[in-house]
Amino acid sequence: MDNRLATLPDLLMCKNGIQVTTAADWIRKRRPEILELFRTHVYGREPQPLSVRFHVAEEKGYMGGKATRKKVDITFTGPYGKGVIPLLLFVPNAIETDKPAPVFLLINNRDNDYLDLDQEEQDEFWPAKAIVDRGYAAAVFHVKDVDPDEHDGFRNGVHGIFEAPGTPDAQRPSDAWGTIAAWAWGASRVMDYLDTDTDLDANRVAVVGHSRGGKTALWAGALDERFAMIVSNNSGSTGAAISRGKKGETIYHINTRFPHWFAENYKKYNDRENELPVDQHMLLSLIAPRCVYVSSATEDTWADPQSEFLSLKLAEPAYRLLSAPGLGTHSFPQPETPIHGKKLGYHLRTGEHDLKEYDWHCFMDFADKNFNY
Ligand code: GTR
Repeated sequence: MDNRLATLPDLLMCKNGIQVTTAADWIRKRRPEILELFRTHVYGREPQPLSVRFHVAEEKGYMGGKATRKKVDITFTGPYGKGVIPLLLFVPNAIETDKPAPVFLLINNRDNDYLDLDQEEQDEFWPAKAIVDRGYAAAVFHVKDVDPDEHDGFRNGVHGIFEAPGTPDAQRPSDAWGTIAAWAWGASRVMDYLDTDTDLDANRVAVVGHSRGGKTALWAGALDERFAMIVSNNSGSTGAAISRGKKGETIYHINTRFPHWFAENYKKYNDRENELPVDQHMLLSLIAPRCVYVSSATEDTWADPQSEFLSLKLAEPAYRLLSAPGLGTHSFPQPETPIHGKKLGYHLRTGEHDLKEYDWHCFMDFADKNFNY
């Protein structure tokens, strides 16, 4: 396939040199090892919240009666204070059936925070009406409400709620969580709420992220097995794309431009991809046998579509161990030709780095097929 494959860590080989050949050994031995490697070397270690509470601040009819708009405040506490994540939800009013709705949750990293979106507004990045029309609840929270996207020495946002005030940057453990891990933690707090809402089917929640949000969605899905489907759009470096031999953004680039996103340990791998004990296909494999969808855009060479696709292919052995066949094709597809396999899906869209309504329809086509297990 690719000559960089020779330098990849072996997905199925345990630290003690034994090859995993059964689902039970994958679940008990190899999967926890890989998760721990990502915590230590890439994203950092997340804390447990001390408490999480929900307040439904609004519930009213929208979209000509097709949906109920809910605004929920999710309040969490840590040793040094509390934080609030506002969540917006449009839940389809299933007239003909009382079945709870499956959910698409967007981790929003755009300027528009959508929290006052009403039925008139439509936006390709979060096409709430199109999502509701297809029978899914549309949910969104903004990353800034968990942790602002800036390097402030880990004082603002959720870091300041869990780490002693005044801790100098240099005294933080080298595997302390970065901002991507903080956002993923926020997605789990939202999942805490979704789990309690009887209008929703908590067993069919897809978490979607674009770019830095796509990196976040994958890490959230690896940590939190309540997410049934993970969608990573144009996530590139330290998202879906294999780091070894990657074109465009490298580990050095990402750590230099966004020094707050990952654990301090990750900086050791600047220009030393081959020394990393993991690569990103191993992140995808942590989600097995749940659904993973990766999408790329033809002009998004900084993210490197080929490397994003390669990760999915290389995660397949873990899926096979857990009785899910995966993509079922080996070649990189043409644009606008989605591959919707069992549990693994991919498409390449013509155009630039962005999240468009076309992408959403592909995600929902894949969910229509894969949520019916
Ligand atoms: C890019 C960055 C990527 C990606 C993206 C985004 O400039 O290099 O890693 O996260 O921004 O979030 O839009």
